[in-house]
Amino acid sequence: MASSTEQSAELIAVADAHSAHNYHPLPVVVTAAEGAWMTDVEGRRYLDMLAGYSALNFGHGHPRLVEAARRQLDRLTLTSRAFHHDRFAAFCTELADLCGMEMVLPMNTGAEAVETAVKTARKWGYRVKGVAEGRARIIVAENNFHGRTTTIVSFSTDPEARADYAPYTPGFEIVPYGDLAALEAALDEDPENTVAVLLEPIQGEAGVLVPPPGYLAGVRRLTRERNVLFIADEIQSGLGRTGKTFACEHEGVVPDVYLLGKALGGGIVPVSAVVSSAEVLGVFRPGEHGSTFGGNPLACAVALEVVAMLRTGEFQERAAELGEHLHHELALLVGGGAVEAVRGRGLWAGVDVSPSLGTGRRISERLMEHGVLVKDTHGSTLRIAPPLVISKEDLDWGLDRFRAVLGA
Ligand code: IF1
Repeated sequence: MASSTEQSAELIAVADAHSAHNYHPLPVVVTAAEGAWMTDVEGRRYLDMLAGYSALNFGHGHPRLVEAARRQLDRLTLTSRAFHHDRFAAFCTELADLCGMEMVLPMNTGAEAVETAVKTARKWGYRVKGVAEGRARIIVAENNFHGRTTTIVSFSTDPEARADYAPYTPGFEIVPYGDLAALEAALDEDPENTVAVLLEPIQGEAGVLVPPPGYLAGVRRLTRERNVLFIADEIQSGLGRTGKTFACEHEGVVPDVYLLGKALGGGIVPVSAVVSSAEVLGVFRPGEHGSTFGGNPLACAVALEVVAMLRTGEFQERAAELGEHLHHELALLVGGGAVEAVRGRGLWAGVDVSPSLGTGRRISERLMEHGVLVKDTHGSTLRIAPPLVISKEDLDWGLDRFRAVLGA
C-alpha cells in the first residue's frame, strides 16, 4: 500500500498514462468537498476559488441540491425525449419565467447550448427573417470562448483552441469586443442575412473582460434596429456570479436569447439550455434537433432547485456584497509590483500577475501549496471565482494567501 504522500503521485501517474493529455491539471487529487472547501487524498484541505469555472456557484454538496438529486435518483433519472416525464413542464416554465422568456430548449453542456443557438438563429433566419438559403451570418467577438466543438472553434480567435481542426464551419464574422462602431459596420455589411450577434456579456476565458459601460445596451439597440437576434452566452457569467441573476442586467439589457449552463446543474449534473421567445424557439419541428439526455428528469429536478434558490436573490446579494469586498482588496494589490491589473464583477475576477513573478501556472502552484486552488488563463492571468456560498472569513483567508504569494 503506497504511503499517503505517494498516493497522489501514484494516481496522477496512472491517469497520465491512460488519459489524453488535453488538460494539465494542478498536481492535486481531490477526494471530497463541501461548501467552498475540497480535501485531497492526503487529507489536505483547499479553498476552492475556481468553483468549476462557475459550475459550482452553490458550492460543493449544497444540501438543497443534493436532496433534490437524491429524491429524483430514487424515482426516475432518464426517459429520453421519446416520452414526457413529470418534471419537464415545471423545469421549462420555471426557467423561462426566471429569464422573463417564453420557451426553453434543454441540452446538457454549454457547448451544446451554443451549438443549439447557432442552429436556432440560422433556422429563425430562414423561416422567420427571410434570409437567403445558406447565407445566414452570425457575428461574434474576438477572444470569445463558447466551447470546444468544431463549429465553435471555427469562430474562435485562440490559435490553441482551433489549431489542426480545419476545415472550419463558415458563416461567422469576428469583430473586436467592446467596439460598437466595429459591430455596427459589420452588421451593415449585410443586414438582410445577418441573423445573430453572439456575445459573452463578460468574456471569461479572455481574462474576465468587462465591456465598456453602454456596450451591451448598444448591442441591444443595433441588433433590434436590424431585426438581428442578440444571443447572450451567460453560461459562465450568469446565475448569480456577477451579483445579479444575469450579467446583462448590470446594463438593464434583455437579450433575445439566453444561453445557460454550468451552475444550472448545481455542480451535480450537466444541464444547459437555450431560453428565448416563442417566435424564436418556435421554429423547431419534431425531429429537427435533439439530445439523448437533454431535459432528463434528474437534470430537471436539480435545475428546478437551482431556479428556486436563485429566486430568493440571496446568492446574487452575496456575490454583490462579497464581490465588492473582493475587488476592493484585490485593487489594493495593483501597483505593488506583483499585480498589474484586476478586472471583473461580483465574485468573479481576472488578476493579471506581473510575469516577473512567474507564469500563471507557477503562481497557481504556489497558491495550491498555500491551500488555495485557482486556475491561470493565458500567460499570467489568474481567474478567481469562488462558490457564491463562501463565507467572508474564508474569502479573507484566501485573500491573505494571495497577498502572501503575490507579495512575497
Ligand atoms: C474547458 C472558462 C474555458 C464558457 C462559455 C460556453 C462554454 C464555456 C462562456 C462551454 C465553458 C469552460 C470550459 C472548460 C474551462 C472553462 C473555460 F472560460 F470557463 F474558464 F475553457 F474558457 N460558454 N467554459 O465559459 O461550456 O461545453 O464546457 O459545458 O474547456 O477547459 P461546456
